[in-house]
Amino acid sequence: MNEIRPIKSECDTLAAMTAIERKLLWLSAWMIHNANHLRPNRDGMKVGGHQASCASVTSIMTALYFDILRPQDRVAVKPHAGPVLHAINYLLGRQTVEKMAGLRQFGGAQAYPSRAKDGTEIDFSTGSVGLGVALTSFASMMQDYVRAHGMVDQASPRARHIAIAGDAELDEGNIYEALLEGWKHDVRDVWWVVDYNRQSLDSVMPDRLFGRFEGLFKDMGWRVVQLKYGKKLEAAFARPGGSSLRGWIDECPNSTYSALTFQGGAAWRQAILADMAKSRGVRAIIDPLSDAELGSLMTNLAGHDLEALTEAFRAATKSDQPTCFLAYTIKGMGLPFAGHKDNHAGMMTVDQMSEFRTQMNVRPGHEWERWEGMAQPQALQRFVAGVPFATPLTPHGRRMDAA
Ligand SMILES: Cc1ncc(C[n+]2csc(CCOP(=O)(O)OP(=O)(O)O)c2C)c(N)n1
Ligand SMILES: [Mg+2]
Repeated sequence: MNEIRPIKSECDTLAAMTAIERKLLWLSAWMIHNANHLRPNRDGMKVGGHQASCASVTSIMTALYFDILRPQDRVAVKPHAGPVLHAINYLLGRQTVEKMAGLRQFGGAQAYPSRAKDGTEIDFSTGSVGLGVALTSFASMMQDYVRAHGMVDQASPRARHIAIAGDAELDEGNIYEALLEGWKHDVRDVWWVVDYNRQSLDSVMPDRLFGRFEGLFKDMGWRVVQLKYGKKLEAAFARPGGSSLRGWIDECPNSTYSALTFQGGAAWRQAILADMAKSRGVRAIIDPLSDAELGSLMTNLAGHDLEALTEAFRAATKSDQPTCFLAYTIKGMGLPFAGHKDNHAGMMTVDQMSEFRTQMNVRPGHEWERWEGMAQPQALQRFVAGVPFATPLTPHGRRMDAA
């Protein structure tokens, strides 16, 4: 996770986003915890929810919603990140505590974002993996159609259609149909941001597969932006011996990377030294670091690095070419089961949650409060009110009625 530091000025976007990222991680985990462990459960039915899937994509969603998105943009959020989206809408004043406390309950916030049930603040319903992703491409083609046929006010701004996708969504066939169809119609202004945690529902994704995606997208006229390493790792790679460290991580199989992430700094050190104990450059990089610092360095992937993410997204706004971002992430980042192979439906225990609450500076009984535990609540409120996406799309919110 990004390190919290004071917000020094109104323009200190990164510091504000870092605080928001933590709040979203907290609220999404709490929403699921509340539904499973605290709320009365009369029929004993399993409630569920996916804390690890939420944690995986929190930084990406922070960067998009609090820096990049404009009111007219339309977003399909991967199904299991529903709680993060509810928490974002809550910070924007578009979601209530009652609904979030009723997650997965009749009348409560939906587990998977649902335009029919959650309301029109949700742009696309996404329960079936792959569908929301493909929809963004078709929606963009539809935008071209209605503009070409004079069916909308030409002065209204064009929307960008963005899918925040789980990597296993790329297993779905309709994605490829959408790619072909988009190519036929020269689709523009679509982004697919893949939360590339290399973990699916019940497995670590094979390394071989992802090499294929870049070529596939490029053949269909897309740009592919690899967001692999964060700023701290890039700085380490630039030092003497850094290229060996980069080569080592590049070669590290997905399953080993995930397992070491779960085991933490001491395991990372042991694994690196087993291969590179004689490299003076590598030793100079890792020896001065504590286990915690080493763990944090080795997990500094670009998909969790707000600076790397915002830089790449801002650069991409300069073109309308469809773009796929492969953002390397860790499933469960910032939570005790980060990287664990069985973490998909894993949930923090009551004790782990209590420790997490202390870390987040949240007082018992104040868990739902928007700015609880934040060092500079007023600066944050001003920041959130001022982000472009906070402006309602229409006087009715994000609902768009036919004229
Ligand atoms: C069409 C369809 N098939 C299967 C599922 C069951 N399912 C739920 S999540 C998931 C995969 C999740 O992996 P990923 O997309 O990588 O998301 P992550 O949780 O890792 O972020 C699957 C197959 C589904 N929701 N929809
Ligand atoms: Mg995944």
